[in-house]
Amino acid sequence: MSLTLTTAGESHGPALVAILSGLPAGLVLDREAIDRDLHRRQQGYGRSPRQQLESDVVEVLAGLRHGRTLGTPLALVVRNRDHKNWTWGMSPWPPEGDPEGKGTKPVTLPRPGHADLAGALKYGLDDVRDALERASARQTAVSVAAGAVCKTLLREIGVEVEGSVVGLEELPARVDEARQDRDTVGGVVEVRARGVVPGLGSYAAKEERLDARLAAALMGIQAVKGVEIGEGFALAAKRGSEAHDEILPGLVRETNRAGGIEAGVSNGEEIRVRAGMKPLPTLMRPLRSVDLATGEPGEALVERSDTAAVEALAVVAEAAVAFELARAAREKFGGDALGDFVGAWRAYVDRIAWQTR
Ligand code: EPS
Repeated sequence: MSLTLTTAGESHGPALVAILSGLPAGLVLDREAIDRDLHRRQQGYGRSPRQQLESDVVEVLAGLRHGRTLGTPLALVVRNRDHKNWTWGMSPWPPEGDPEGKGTKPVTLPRPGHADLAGALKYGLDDVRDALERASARQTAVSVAAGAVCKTLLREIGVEVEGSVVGLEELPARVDEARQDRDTVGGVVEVRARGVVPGLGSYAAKEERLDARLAAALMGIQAVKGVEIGEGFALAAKRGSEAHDEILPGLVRETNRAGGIEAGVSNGEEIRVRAGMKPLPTLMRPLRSVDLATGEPGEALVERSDTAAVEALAVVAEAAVAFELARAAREKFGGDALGDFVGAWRAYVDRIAWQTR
């Protein structure tokens, strides 16, 4: 039994969609809890005016009846309210009538750091918009909705996942300075998961390692350039005697430098992962670029953007970690009905005599 997540959607298209398959039947979902996470993702210091246009809420099209999962694919939709300003420019079918609204003129000045240039070359595009619309971090809204569902499943087996910004006080000051300078900033977020049993993931194959899967999940989020598990890079400078977490009677640890994962397997300690986000590539004082239509030097595209989206990343990273942990738990405990899944977890916890903490 595996959990899969497929998403689609452009930033200014009609909607973002996700299909989450492999959930057990009988899981009670809370619409408000999903919308709360969508709202959390939209908050934070340094977001663009776009967030005042959007007020994200989830719609469920399939896989749910009277608030309970059916064990069939769960189809989620988050609409782009801004699409009403782009109906001609982002029309899925050839638009009728005269061009009007936004997105009617081709974009040919790629932004360094965005998908613009690589996307235009790779897909043979004359209008960079065809690349940037999907590459946009707007897509993360529907991933957060799916992550909220995964958190609900994880709660059934005693797991809580929470993301936060590392150094939040310092971040607003950097945002203020950057905004004045018409620049952007990045930052670091941390996700912690409590209550994860030992034994999720496996050292049997590299693609089964939980650390590899979490790293890929975090690196798969827009603008993330670095991932750390536990003390990560700092461990490289330590001696073994200072780097490992000694095992004490009751199989407990006094330290958690490994971030709750040893040899690609959860060890029962809190899972701790960090992701580093680069500054966003849309600058109000643009960087140098080249016009793809003429080959002439120019300045990169300037369009409404965030100064920072680090607080949003904390919520998005939380959702990504929740999905990966839920996926690993579905593989280990299986079950078509929620009770089968929870029962298998309980039997395992009894076998290893694991004390939830
Ligand atoms: C984004 C650019 C901005 C952000 C967007 C991500 O969009 P726009 O060009 O419409 O102002 O606001 O993020 C969101 C819309 C969101 O909901 O997170 C980009 O280029 O990645």
